[in-house]
Amino acid sequence: MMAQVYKSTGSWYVVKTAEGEVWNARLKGILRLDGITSTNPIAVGDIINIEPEDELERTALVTEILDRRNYINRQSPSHRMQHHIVAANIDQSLLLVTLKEPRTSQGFIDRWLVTCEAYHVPAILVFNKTDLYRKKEAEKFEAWKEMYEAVGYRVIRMSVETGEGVEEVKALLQGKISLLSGHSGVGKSSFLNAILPELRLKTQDVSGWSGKGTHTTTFAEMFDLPAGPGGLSGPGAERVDQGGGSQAGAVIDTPGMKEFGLVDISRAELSGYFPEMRALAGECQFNNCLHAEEPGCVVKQAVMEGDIAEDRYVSYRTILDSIDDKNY
Ligand SMILES: Nc1nc2c(ncn2[C@@H]2O[C@H](COP(=O)(O)OP(=O)(O)O)[C@@H](O)[C@H]2O)c(=O)[nH]1
Ligand SMILES: [Mg+2]
Ligand SMILES: [Zn+2]
Repeated sequence: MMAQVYKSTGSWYVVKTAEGEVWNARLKGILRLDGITSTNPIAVGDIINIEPEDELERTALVTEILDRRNYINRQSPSHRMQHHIVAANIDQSLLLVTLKEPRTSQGFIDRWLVTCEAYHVPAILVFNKTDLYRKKEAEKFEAWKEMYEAVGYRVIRMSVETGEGVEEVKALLQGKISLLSGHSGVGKSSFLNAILPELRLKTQDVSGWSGKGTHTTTFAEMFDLPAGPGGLSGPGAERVDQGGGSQAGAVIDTPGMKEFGLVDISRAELSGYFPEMRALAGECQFNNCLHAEEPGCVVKQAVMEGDIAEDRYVSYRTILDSIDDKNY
């Protein structure tokens, strides 16, 4: 039976079949996968084959993991050399960011964008909590919007509190599997509750926000979106197929990420994941130019002339310095 993974709690996977049946599946020792360096061999979004173990309890064994169309990996925060697959078979990635309570740093946004570029997953930036914006934040937003749109990313204003932009973001989710990410406290669960009221996800109390926040979402989890025009759900609307998920689309809520390391990216590759630098590939004096201290660098020239945002270049250099090429 083919099924898609909706939630992973470590050793058990909550999966859904094409008929919309929910099973609890587990990996048996037999299915040992060679060369796996990730902390989780099966991720949310994976398409698997299962064999029923107990029909009454709806438990099953995983017999096969089908090839992934794509996936997003991150470095495990505790073990540098280990990967953690955040989600598999996704169509797009929505990064929720905030300029207040908590403030998302540009470095965090750029690292996330680099990751999405590296895995060929289109990324959209959603600025939530716009109701909290004063002059300072409004100006910051406009500057960042201009900067990211110039590079080709879609930037949306949203306030789950007032409803601004919620319908626009909801419309973007239709028919796709979207990964919802962002720091803890930016409003991921609140947003999902707004578009899927029956969910009633636990949200975090922002009062007494310490910047540390307890994570209310511990595991990534996928939620089907209601089917049909206007988001009306009907029976039989959900379907699982190869890389599919529900026809109406689905959203994967991820635990708030404080930090994540980039994996599998070498220093030489990095500028290829900055679209504005990728556009200049091969034009520098040295063809192995890292756009750092080399002479005749067109990227640095573009920064000087204001064609590439200085802040994006600073992010590039920061990430470049953080990549330890000894890993490759
Ligand atoms: N002012 C304001 N607060 C919001 C908004 N969206 C969410 N919050 C609050 O931010 C806090 C964290 O939200 P939560 O959904 O738990 O964030 P998550 O960790 O990303 O899932 C909660 O107290 C929400 O009520 C918004 O648009 N404006
Ligand atoms: Mg949450
Ligand atoms: Zn260069």
